Amino acid sequence: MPKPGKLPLTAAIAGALLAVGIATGTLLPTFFPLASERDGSIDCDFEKSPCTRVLAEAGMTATLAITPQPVETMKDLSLRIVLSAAAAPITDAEVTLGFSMPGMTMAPNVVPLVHQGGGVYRGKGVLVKCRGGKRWQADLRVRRASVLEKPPARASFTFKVQ
Ligand SMILES: [Cu+2]
Repeated sequence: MPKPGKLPLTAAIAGALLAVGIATGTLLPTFFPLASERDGSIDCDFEKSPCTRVLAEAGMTATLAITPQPVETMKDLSLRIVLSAAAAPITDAEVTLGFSMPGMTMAPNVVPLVHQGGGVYRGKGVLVKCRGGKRWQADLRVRRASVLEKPPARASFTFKVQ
């Protein structure tokens, strides 16, 4: 049987922790998950592996990796895209990654990626802190110098941010 006085103390501590959690926003997603988080799917887990998309219309394969892991807001992120067509590296592309949060209006955040050789494109980006959720989307846009008359190829990657 609990000693008298123990329960109120426990409740006080729990209450204090809850207040701190709400004040810092850390507990909000747990207690009040937003519609965008409940309904949205996360289709890339960069902590486990890079994420690959087949851009069928462009005959292209794109693999995105983000480091360091786990992905955090307000940290310098290294972005790496590997592009290939029929297993051959694509070396003539203009590549950008646009970051946004599904269901939110945010300032544009478009990062150009520069070809480093062998179909590998790299860039640096930062994701802003947002209390509204942890789900982010990266929209890849690829324009090839050899097929400039065509619209750019596109693919999206959805992932979770700490
Ligand atoms: Cu947001």
